[in-house]
Amino acid sequence: ESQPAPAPAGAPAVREVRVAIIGSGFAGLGMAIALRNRGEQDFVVLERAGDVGGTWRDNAYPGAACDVQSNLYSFSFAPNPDWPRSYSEQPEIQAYLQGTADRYGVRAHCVFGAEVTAARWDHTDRRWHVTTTAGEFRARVLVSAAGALADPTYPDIPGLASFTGTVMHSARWDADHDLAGERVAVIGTGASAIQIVPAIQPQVAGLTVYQRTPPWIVPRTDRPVPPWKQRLYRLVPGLQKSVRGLLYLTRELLVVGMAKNRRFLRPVGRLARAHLHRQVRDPKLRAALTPDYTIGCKRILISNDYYPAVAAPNAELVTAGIAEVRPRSIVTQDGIERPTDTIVLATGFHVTDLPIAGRITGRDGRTLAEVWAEGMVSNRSTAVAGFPNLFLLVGPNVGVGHTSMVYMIESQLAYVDDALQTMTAEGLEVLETTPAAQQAYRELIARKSQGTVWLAGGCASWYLDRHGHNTTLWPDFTFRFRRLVRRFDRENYVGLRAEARTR
Ligand code: N01
Repeated sequence: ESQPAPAPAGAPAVREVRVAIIGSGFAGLGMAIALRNRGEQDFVVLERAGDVGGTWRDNAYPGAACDVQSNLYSFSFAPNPDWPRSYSEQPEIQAYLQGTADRYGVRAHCVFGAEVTAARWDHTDRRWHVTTTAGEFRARVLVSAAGALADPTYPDIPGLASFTGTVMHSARWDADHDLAGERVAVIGTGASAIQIVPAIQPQVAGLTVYQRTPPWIVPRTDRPVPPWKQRLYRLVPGLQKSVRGLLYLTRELLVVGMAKNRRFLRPVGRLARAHLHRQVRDPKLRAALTPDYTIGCKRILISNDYYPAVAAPNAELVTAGIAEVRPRSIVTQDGIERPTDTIVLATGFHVTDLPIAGRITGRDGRTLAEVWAEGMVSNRSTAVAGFPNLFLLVGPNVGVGHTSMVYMIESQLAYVDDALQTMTAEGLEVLETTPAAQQAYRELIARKSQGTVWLAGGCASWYLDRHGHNTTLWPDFTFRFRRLVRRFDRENYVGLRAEARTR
């Protein structure tokens, strides 16, 4: 058996693979498992961190948990009868992802510490040339599973850099930093903040929550899963699957209100108002916590302990805008200065301006970020014209606010896997979607988005890009997305065979 010639001394070794996957969160792991299940071994998972897990590895702040039930928030092919709670906490989900990676033999394919700094399509070579912090790779196919909640946004607040205390983003938590007895400021009131606030409030001396927009919050029906139920899940095949199906259908009902007819959201709004009323007695605080936009416009949050934590004697809700940060304090626009030891930035992620898009260069030398300058476009949320052999998982318009992202990811995995099999079956070296397919998909999304609560609910959210277009959410029932990508739409792609070297 002939071995490849060793790289000349001094030249960096280039590793050739059929598929390179960026990221090892749910999407990247799922892709790797799909490939392995088909007997494909010729692939790598490029992971910038030192372990698998993606957003569930990175978001290890106190109180981090999922607001989708565990039975639904897991791979359909890898149910876990041992979930200890109905809604899992971050360490359990991270352990699940690590365990799944081991069970399916994915780790051997992972290159850790490999941040993709550039990926360029070479049309002569018909390969992706991928540069990482752990070396060079050449791949026939590039699957970006880099995630939408991967790169934190740091707010542009005057003076933030001059702060001499500790600054932590929710997604970059420093577990060694002891907050006990400190005056802590939390900036932001999204899904991350409302979990951090109650988790740290009992230990800090003073907690200031800087709220720009109040979220809608409904009760969290979380409870431990009793051991008898776990045993039953193990003993009765299909039981967990039925529970999962039921959870799935219940959550899909929310789409009726969000995307079809906002009238159906009214009972959810009433539930949230009653929840606030029950938990906050002070009318002034209650008013400050009451949203002025339609429920569902931003992500609906679930919590039983956020309101009580904000109403605690050592906590304060500040609604005045932040004017500046000074070396040891925060000043609001009403002129009040609050001494601060630690600032927690729960300010979200680059979702509509994915940093990875700036690093992927297509056939005509433009980056994905340049092509997407006026908004993210794609065919079926997965492929982009001008970017041959590139598949995006958790790409544009595949996000969901009401149910499990894993369902959407698995839908996409089937599509990409079908595309890869089509390439093999037809002997194709290159597969590229057409601008016409992209345009048709853009129109479909625009049509489905019309009148939805995300566009017409009277709020600003990361669901919309700077032009107010929905480029992140799938605006319909998720089973419709699955149906759309069930089969690879070969007719919307131009394929080049190995022998055809010109277009
Ligand atoms: O981020 P966000 P997140 N000055 O973008 C505020 C998932 N997730 O990390 O609303 C002051 O939602 C901003 O204010 P406004 C989930 O998909 C899931 O909380 O823009 N404030 C907002 O309040 C979620 O949607 C789970 O006016 C500033 C907050 O910061 C996504 O992650 C848990 C500001 C950002 O909220 C992101 O959630 C956690 C500024 N300059 C996360 N900039 C669960 O499953 C921003 N803000 C439970």
